[in-house]
Amino acid sequence: MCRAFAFHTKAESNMQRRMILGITLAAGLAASPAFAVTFQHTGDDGWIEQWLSMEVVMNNGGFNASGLIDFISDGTDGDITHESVTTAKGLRKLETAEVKLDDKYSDFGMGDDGVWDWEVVAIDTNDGDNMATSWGLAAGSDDIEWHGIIVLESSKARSATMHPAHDDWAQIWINGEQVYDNSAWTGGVRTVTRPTDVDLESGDNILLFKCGESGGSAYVNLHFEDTESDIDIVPTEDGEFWRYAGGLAVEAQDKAATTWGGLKAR
Ligand SMILES: [Ca+2]
Ligand SMILES: [Ca+2]
Ligand SMILES: [Ca+2]
Repeated sequence: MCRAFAFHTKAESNMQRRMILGITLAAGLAASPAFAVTFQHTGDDGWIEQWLSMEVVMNNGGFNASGLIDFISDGTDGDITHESVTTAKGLRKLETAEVKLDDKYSDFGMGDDGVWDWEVVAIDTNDGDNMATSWGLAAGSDDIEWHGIIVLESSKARSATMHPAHDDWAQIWINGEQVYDNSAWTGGVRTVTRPTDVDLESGDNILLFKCGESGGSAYVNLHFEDTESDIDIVPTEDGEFWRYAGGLAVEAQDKAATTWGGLKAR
């Protein structure tokens, strides 16, 4: 077992972000006003890059086993589940909760303090190992579990067609209900075998994407269609999640510090 160890610590990545910001400022490119928020969008070719993701669960026992495990529930003594984390109430709990899993799931810096943190990560939507590489793990890592959350803010109730690609077993929940369950890898990081119609509500729709890997490629990917390109998606393009995460902010919109409600007023 001699894998390249490419995991970056939180401090390092924060430093990188600051350096990037500094470079941007120095180049005079940071002309965006304080409240110009660039949400992510989706479309026929609009694969969603930024996700609020949980540190990878290592040594998952292979996807056939891990696909039956709710690691969020296990790590919070049942306080938060796959279903509840896709509700405003559950997502709000997650903001302050600590997901504590057994040491056996910790490796290569993931869960090294006993707590599996949630951070915004970018997946490379062309990378067949993006479950690993999104967290700085070596491409080819096996027996790992990836979790990611996005919030889709829709101006209206609608039926939409969701296009997930995954390797291996993917499960997706939206607004408290499981909407996708497919243990068969789709065959390519941009290959979708089972487009799935889902109902979105007017307002915030919270989506959890869970995927378990045993061997070979390990990827997640998701897009909707051009008809859904008006939907605003959190995390934002620059990786902000909690500040704009739908239900959380809407319920707190009377608080001056939380401007999401105001931003959304058109
Ligand atoms: Ca941690
Ligand atoms: Ca692999
Ligand atoms: Ca695989």
